[in-house]
Amino acid sequence: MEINTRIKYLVALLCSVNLVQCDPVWDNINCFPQYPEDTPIGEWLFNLTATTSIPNDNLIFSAGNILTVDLVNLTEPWSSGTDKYTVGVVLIKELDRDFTPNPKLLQFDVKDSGDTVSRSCELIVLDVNDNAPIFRNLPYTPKVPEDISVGSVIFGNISVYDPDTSLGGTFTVAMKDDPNNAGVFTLNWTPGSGTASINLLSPLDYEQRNSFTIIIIATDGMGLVNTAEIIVTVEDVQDTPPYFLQPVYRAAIPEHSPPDSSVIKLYAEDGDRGIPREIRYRLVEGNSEFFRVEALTGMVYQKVSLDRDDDEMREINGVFDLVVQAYEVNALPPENATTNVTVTVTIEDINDNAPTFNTSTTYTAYVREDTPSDSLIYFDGEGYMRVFDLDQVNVVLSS
Ligand SMILES: *[C@@H]1O[C@H](CO)[C@@H](O)[C@H](O)[C@H]1NC(C)=O
Ligand SMILES: *[C@@H]1O[C@H](CO)[C@@H](O)[C@H](O)[C@H]1NC(C)=O
Ligand SMILES: *[C@@H]1O[C@H](CO)[C@@H](O)[C@H](O)[C@H]1NC(C)=O
Ligand SMILES: *[C@@H]1O[C@H](CO)[C@@H](O)[C@H](O)[C@H]1NC(C)=O
Ligand SMILES: *[C@@H]1O[C@H](CO)[C@@H](O)[C@H](O)[C@H]1NC(C)=O
Ligand SMILES: CC(=O)N[C@H]1CO[C@H](CO)[C@@H](O)[C@@H]1O
Ligand SMILES: [Ca+2]
Ligand SMILES: [Ca+2]
Ligand SMILES: [Ca+2]
Repeated sequence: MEINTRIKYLVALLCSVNLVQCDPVWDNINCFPQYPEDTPIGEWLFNLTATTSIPNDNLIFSAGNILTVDLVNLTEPWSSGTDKYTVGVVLIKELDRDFTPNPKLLQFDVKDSGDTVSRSCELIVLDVNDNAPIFRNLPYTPKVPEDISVGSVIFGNISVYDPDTSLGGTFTVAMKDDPNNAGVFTLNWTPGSGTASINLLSPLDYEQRNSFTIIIIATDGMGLVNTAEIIVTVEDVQDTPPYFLQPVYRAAIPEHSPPDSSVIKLYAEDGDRGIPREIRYRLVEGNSEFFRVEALTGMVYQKVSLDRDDDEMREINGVFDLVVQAYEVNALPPENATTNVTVTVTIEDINDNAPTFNTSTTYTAYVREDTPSDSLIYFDGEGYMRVFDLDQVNVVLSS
């Protein structure tokens, strides 16, 4: 065995039983390097030197904690004096001051045949204005009832900050001019404050417009800009009654149609288009003995069979005026939203009665044989033949 190697093993043996002090020793230099956030990857940050107490021994350098492994790489060590070695520390990741703890507590280990000895360095990261102002609480998607009063805060959750220092950490907040939103909103921001709100300047109307996009601009003291969108959804408020598709409904049904014949179907919709309510129908005026309305469907039915030729019907010319109401389901008190519509139903005559002569007996007339042609002939009794027809269609006589 070579003499140097023998000495080395002897010392190592004595070290292992603690007979001599033989740990490696770091050069006791201050280690507080300062680098800005934009230091390029690959930058050689600093050198560390250690000396082994075991003659001719090798030194092995390594990163001593996860943060150090993450941030830097160590070069191959090189000899820089008797039993003295130096290692370079090289940056392998972008430095950040704004979102992670600073300074960075780096730790390094050095080991020889004896023990491992650690030392630390505080890497101080200097700020660069590398962030535009940042919006918090995103996304900004307020939902606003259309009847909210002018002047109200419609969104108060805008929060802005800038993690940089000094001028780069200050900012202003403004609302982008938008002709589409002219005069509708205003931004409420106090300089120096990290919060802002949007107030309403003029009334909203869901039927007219149900969505607005507002652009908010934040600019830091060194000119970095960020924007955020506020998407305002206008919500429908139940403020419009139902409407019928037709202003009036007319229907005709032949007389003697069987009971429960359908007459006409009505249709109404909620005037509030956002969350339209279901519609029900009911008969509120007109003859409910003869007609009914199906609540769910709006179908008008005739309840009984009708005779166009009876006295009551002749009196009204076979025409019924009904009023049907459409009303919203779950309409809130105090008043239900309702709409009325007039439904005119005509009972159509059909020719279902034979004409009758106004006598049960035969007509008798006496005619002289010299009566000239085209003379009137008078019957016995009243003299005329009377004919009756219950139907509303004209009677045609023929001989
Ligand atoms: C590290 O040491 C080498 C060799 O002595 C030298 O060239 C270099 O400048 C040193 N680097 C730093 C950052 O001190
Ligand atoms: C770190 O250094 C070692 C050798 O010194 C090299 O092989 C490796 O690629 C380096 N890693 C990075 C991320 O630069
Ligand atoms: C404001 O933002 C916070 C955080 O995102 C959220 O929990 C809260 O619901 C928001 N409030 C409104 C009114 O949007
Ligand atoms: C209002 O609507 C409710 C639910 O549809 C209904 O039960 C009630 O009868 C309605 N009231 C009036 C006065 O129309
Ligand atoms: C509908 O008709 C009913 C019965 O005549 C009446 O009480 C109600 O006020 C009317 N509703 C509307 C909206 O005209
Ligand atoms: C059977 C019948 O209806 N007879 C009538 C015919 O018309 C005369 C005059 O209008 C009546 O007096 C009869 O009763
Ligand atoms: Ca920064
Ligand atoms: Ca900034
Ligand atoms: Ca008839």
